[in-house]
Amino acid sequence: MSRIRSPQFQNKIMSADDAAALINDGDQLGLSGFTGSGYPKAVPGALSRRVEAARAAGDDLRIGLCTGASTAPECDGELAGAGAVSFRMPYQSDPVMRNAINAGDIDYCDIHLSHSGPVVRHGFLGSMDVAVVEVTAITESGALIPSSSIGNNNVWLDSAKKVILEVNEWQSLDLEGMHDLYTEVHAPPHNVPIPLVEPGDRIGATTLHVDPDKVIAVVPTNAADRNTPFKALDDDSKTIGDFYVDFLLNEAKQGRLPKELLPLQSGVGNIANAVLAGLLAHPQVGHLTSYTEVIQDGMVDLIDAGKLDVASATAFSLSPEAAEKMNDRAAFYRKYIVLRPQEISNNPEIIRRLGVLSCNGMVEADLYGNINSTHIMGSRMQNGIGGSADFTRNAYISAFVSPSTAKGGAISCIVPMVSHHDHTEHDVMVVITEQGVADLRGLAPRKRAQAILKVAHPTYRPMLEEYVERAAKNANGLHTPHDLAEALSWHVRMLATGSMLPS
Ligand code: 0RQ
Repeated sequence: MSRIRSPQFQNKIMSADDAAALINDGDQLGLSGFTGSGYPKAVPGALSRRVEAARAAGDDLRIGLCTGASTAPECDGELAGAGAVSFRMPYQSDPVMRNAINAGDIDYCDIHLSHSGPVVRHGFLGSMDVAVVEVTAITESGALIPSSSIGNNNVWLDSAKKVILEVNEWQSLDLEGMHDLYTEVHAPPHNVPIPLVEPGDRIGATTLHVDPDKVIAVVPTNAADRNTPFKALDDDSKTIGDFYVDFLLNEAKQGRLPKELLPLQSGVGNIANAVLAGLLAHPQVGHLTSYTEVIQDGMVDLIDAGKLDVASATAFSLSPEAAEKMNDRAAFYRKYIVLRPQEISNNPEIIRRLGVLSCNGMVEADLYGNINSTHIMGSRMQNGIGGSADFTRNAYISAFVSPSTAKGGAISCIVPMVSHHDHTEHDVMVVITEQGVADLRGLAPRKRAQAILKVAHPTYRPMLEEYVERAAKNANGLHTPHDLAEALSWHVRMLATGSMLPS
């Protein structure tokens, strides 16, 4: 059966090149796509080729690029490589895009994922000119069956003046019914409580809607999501994952968590998967739930093992093998998985109500438990804050996880003062490295420092202890003692010599 079933949309079918020709210099684009899933596969590449041709002819063409979160080399990478992007929002992880941001060629507005749709809805970013959104199919009545991510698609489709739809045959038709599109989010003062009290509650429609008159092009595609291969877990990730699982089970034993825990949020990457693998392996764990941003391999494994009752997210972030399994068995997995708009998956009201257990990666932590999630040595953007603060600030227990060193030991991830602040000491409850668990709850700053010292690498621990002593002597107060002249000296040394260790 054709994927484009509405006659109204059938007569707008065209090639990606023809669709890209409808985008103008200076347009603000709202693209689908979240952690490498559900992004448009054809129009971004066609637009990049058009920009390159225009430049060769002496013309300029640059666009503003808003998405759900990160996309893929054939989207973020090609557009940045072609010099097509003047503005980017809200999260990226592409090496070409990252380099262009750090070269100062692209203005990158790194904001919370839960805010990124609403700021467009409120008009804070000016007008949204063109939405380019991937869908699985268009029904006879013109409803849009979403694909492997929702992200900000609902907002882009509502607010854009023109809409280009990509209909991707690679996406499973059995995804229909997995999505939950809640539409009662408005500009204040017109909001009402969001009626979601369990992670698996369904409170909206299963399809997206668009004004057909705004649709200027429908582009058929057949291409896989980015689907990054799954890396084998290294020893540090396993150790950190086990520490976190033990910490949670001890909280349950102490009566501070129910035995089936509370809804889990986990960031992306190796350690997040190690946590899920640790939960999978643990005999005591069962009837888990998840209220998170992305469904990764570890969650699919937990569903398969009968240990995860429900997972709510906005997107998939799977290995090629897990994506294939999801495509083959979407009709089974949709009993367990709900995909929502990111303004709902990351909504502070809901995260606080459900008591989510957040667990995210970090670049570095400091002695007092401030966290840098985004910047390398203070100035270079790595990826972005993503949803980490949506969850951390509102979690029942907020945790950060990282190996205690980076770059073969040349960098300590526990430093006297972070070189950029994303999460302040007021929001951060637990910091875990392969050295152990720093439980900061209820501790005043100097006691927090003593707990954090224990999770630093033994090579750097004496240097940190020395800093703590010196700060106590030189600081202008003993509440949060810092030696300001030395606080960032480790980063300065790293930039000068390639190592935080003194030569
Ligand atoms: O460098 O890429 O050159 O090898 O930073 O570090 O160890 O691979 O860790 O992939 O888990 O990323 C915080 C970036 C961690 C991620 C961050 C270097 C290291 C390596 C990457 P290379 P790893 P991860 C849900 C929640 C913000 C968004 C978020 C992130 C590279 O977790 O983007 O949490 N978080 N979202 O060598 C200098 C240090 C370093 C360092 C590591 N202290 N100094 N370099 N590196 N520590 C998901 C979404 O929101 C979508």
